[in-house]
Amino acid sequence: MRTEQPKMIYLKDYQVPDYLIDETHLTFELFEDHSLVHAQLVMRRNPLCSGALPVLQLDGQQLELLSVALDGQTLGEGDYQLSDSHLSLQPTASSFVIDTSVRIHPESNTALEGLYKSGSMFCTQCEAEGFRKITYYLDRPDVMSRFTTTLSAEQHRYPVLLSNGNPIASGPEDGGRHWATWEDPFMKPAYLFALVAGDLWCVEDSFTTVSQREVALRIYVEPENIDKCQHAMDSLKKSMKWDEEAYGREYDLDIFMIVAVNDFNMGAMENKGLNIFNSSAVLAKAETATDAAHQRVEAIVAHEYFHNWSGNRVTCRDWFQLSLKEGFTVFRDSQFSADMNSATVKRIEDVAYLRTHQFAEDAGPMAHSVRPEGFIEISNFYTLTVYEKGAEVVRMIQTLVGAEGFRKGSDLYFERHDGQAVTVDDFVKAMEDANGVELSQFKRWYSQAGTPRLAVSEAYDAATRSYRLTFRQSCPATPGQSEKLPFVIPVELGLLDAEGRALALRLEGEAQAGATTRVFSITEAEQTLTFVDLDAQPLPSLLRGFSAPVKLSFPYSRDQLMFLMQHDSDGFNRWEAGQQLAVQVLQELIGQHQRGEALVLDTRLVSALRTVLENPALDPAMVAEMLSLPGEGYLTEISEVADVDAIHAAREFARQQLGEALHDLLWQRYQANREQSRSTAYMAEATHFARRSLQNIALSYLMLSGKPDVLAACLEQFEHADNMTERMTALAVLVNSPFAVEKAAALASFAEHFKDNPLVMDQWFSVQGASASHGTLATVHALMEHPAFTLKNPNKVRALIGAFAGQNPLNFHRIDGSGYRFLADQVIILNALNPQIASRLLGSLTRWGKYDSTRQALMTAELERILASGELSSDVYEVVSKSLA
Ligand code: B3K
Ligand code: ZN
Repeated sequence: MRTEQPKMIYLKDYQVPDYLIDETHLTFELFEDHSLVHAQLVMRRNPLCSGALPVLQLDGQQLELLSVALDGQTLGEGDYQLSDSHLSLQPTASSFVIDTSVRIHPESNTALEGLYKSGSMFCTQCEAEGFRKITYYLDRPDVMSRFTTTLSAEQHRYPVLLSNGNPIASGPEDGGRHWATWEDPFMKPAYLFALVAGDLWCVEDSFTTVSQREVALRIYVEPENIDKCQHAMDSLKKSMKWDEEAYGREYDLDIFMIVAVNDFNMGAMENKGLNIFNSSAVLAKAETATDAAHQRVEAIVAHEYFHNWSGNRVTCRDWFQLSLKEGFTVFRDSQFSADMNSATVKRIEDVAYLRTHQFAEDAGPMAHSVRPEGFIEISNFYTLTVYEKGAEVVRMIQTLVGAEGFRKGSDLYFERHDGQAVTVDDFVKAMEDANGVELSQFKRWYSQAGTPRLAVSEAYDAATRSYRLTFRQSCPATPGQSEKLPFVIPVELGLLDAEGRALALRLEGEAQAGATTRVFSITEAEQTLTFVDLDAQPLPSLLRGFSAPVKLSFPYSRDQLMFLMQHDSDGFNRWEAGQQLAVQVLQELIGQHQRGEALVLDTRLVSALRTVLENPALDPAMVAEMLSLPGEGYLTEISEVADVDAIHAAREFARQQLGEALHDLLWQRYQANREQSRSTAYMAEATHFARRSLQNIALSYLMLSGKPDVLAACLEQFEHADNMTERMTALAVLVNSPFAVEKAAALASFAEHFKDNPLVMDQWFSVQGASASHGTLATVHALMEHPAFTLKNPNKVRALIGAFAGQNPLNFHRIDGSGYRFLADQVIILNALNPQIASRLLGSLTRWGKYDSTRQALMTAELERILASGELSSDVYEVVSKSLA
């Protein structure tokens, strides 16, 4: 908890460290009621600094100092200063050795930062500033050191003792204990430190690198999970190979380990050679994990592995540069997933996620640039903006310099900065130098927050056979940034003729026509492109592949959108045309609902989706994506004032009508695909994912009809599916159906069957927390008393409370304010237990600006109540105070 007024920390105040730590020798003695940490730091004055030796300020929090020595001399109390956050002392020579011993309490650490216990095992999470809760240190990423770590623990309880690097020695100790020493040959900042002690089993494999080095691969899990590691292991080997081929990056240690833990604040952590993962991001097998979970495991394993170069070998100078490693690594993992599965489907999923969630963040009170300028609590800046928008920014660089140029740039970046802690500017500079381009205006993407709008208008001139597209960009004000300068917006576009053929693109003044799809840079507030040689007015396909993270508007008619859905050569834009059509139709329904009129669906949406369903040549995954209407979250994001009830009613009405009108086609597709699922063994592979995604969306539409044969099919799938994807879909569809008896029976039998599997129970909590049924809040309250639920486990909190607050707009935003009150109550409790999780949950309350005045008042009152509730963590304080500002 905070004891002083929380302070803003600013990028502009960055200074190089006064001292460096060449070697770090750590010894951990792990016990049940406390642990001891002995640290020996071999230090010297930073050669970049001059003048008198300043006081050395080591970071440290919640540490009980037992002893401190300088160059072997134990210091007395008068020789150093101790505060809540620092140990300070005056060095007398430019090179020296500090020895400290501290006592800490991992056994009661519920914040899950620093050293803590997850179940019966010890583990760590140090990024961003958790190492200071382990020992006194210069806990900042630009201080890199060579680590040696010795762990000692009771042999019986903790047979496995792990840390970063290579194991170099181990042995027994008195009192039934044993020890092991690990040495990491690579310099690293403290945030990449890790240790694990536990009773773990491991799955082992190996990988031969491109230069023929053998790397041992191990995934450590609790014994009952040993049968759920194969998918993660396969994903790891694919990632290692892919990074060699796509980026020329080879792994550098002799061993790579992943450890799965149940209590973890986020997905996973890229500690050098010893990744620690939330078990939800490692464990997957057909019977217990959905297709989405399998894909998430593959993506996170890849992401953490890729960090070995983009993050570890080349790390961040300071935490303002977080997107340097996160944006780049998300970009890398999305390229990997695109290569392993369907590239278009991956792009659609990423864009839908970005537009629903990151755009909302960028329009809210916590909006910040990809490289933030200031923060109170860095943990609050592991955001969609830093990760997802950061990845889009890297993607735009690739679009601008081309795939080959991008590879030259990344090669130069890794070569130039290997072993260094650098900045976003260094990354961009490498891209510039490798390609002989200039990206200074482009860099506004790193410094200006907010989602740019790009309004496009057209004009065709038959006399000159020319067609003009005029682009106007603007960006809304965000907290602390009222004026924005124009961005560089790469717009990939094509033009279609009346038959849907792609036209060769020739700009006025160009000697000859170029390709049929081209990238143009929009750099001015207003800019016009004039295309020539056009016999008739073409139809533009704009922002192909979502070439920039902007809100594009163009006055398409519904008929034009239907035309693009069928004829656009860009798969992403075919989907996008369908989404825009659906948005127009849904917005019309929302208006009808608000005016109290009868709802009437524009049948063009039905015809458009019928055409999609009737086309056997389309990839079933694309059919499924096109059948998915824009979510309530996205419809909220694009509303001026979001009317949750109208949005829900309109969308459900449209789904109902579509389900009815397309019943026969959906039923055919459903039955054929279910039959294939029954007769083929489950595979976690793209064509299987595709088939099941179509089967499952078909089922969800069909169930809206309430027909007995559909219910029977749903129950058959629920009971007999051999995999969690089909079973879970059937359960979710039942939970949201009016069949109360079947729903209750399914929930009960599911819980009985899976009660010993916490990750499956998370899905069971989640499907109930997200249910749009009336009375969900009461159910959520009741589920919090369920034996499988605990507020101490982040996965449980996310599954139940997070699903309710984040995926259930209808119930969370109930006009009586009960949803808001409930969330605030949980935040207040969690603030004391786990500030990071408390602060994350708050997200839904911070978006109050989107709603009507009654809801705004209710939401802000809850924020005020949290603010007044007592001693707040810096995490919660920052989000609440900025939301109310
Ligand atoms: N780098 C970690 C995130 C750490 C979050 C600390 N609050 C996971 C990742 O992005 O790979
Ligand atoms: Zn990451």
